[in-house]
Amino acid sequence: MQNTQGWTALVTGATSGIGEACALSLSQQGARLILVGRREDRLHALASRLSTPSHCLVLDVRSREEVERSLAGLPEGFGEVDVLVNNAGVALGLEPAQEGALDDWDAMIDTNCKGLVYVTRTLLPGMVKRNRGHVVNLGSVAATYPYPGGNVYGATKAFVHQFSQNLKADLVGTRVRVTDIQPGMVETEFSVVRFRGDAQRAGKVYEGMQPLTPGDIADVVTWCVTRPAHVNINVVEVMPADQGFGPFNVKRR
Ligand code: NDP
Ligand code: 8X3
Repeated sequence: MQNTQGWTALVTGATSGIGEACALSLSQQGARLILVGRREDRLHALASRLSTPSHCLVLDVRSREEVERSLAGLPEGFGEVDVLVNNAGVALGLEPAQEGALDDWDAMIDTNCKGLVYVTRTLLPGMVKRNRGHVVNLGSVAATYPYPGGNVYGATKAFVHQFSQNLKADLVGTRVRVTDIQPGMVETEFSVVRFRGDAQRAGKVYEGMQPLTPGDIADVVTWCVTRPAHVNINVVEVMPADQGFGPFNVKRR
């Protein structure tokens, strides 16, 4: 097991759910944190709960210009990122594709795919130069298993998976590692965001079953990054015991 004492970790989407839990867990392991998200008050509230130094970065990962500028200007002591947790992501809507809103599709592609790529591309040269680093991408079971209304969200997570695998291909021979974490149902603000603030509808998603907690996923992320330096965990798929796979859906006439 590696000790993360003195490491710098950057977590996107640290204002809620899985990202917040990852920041807390990595801080407990001794890492300094760069906390990224759009809601500044939440970033500062989280920073005050960490046991290690942190830097709050109010940033919309969809803006390439903002990403490049703010990551180029990290303060003293935070400039060399050892662990990047690309967690910021959204699902918007659950309509069938023929009724989906293109604005929602744009937002999912811009955040889940393009935002993740911008942050990765900006930080990767430093990791390669230092021959040390770990990119942890938050994918999803939706990358592999389609479900009605998952359309573009699932496709963005398939992108995350394939990008992770291809990053790994490019980084062979360096000590920069890449992991794709693919959770199933985790109770966070994910469904509230998906259903545009309809908390009642969001609550129904997890009704009568025990979902994963953000802490369950943070445990997995922390386990992956603390493996010995020669060990790369490529993909981790993790579901609640109460979630499973559907049968093929056959329409008979
Ligand atoms: P939450 O909605 O609780 O958290 C999403 C986070 O992403 C927030 O911190 C939000 O911060 C941030 N975010 C969204 N858009 C942007 C943006 N443009 N720029 C910067 N930050 C942004 O959801 P989860 O914690 O559940 O989701 C985290 C990741 O895990 C996502 O990638 C999601 O797809 C994935 N996932 C979630 C599952 C689940 O069941 N919950 C299952 C599988 C994967 P802010 O709004 O402050 O910017
Ligand atoms: C989130 C998991 O199954 O709600 O990525 O799409 S699911």
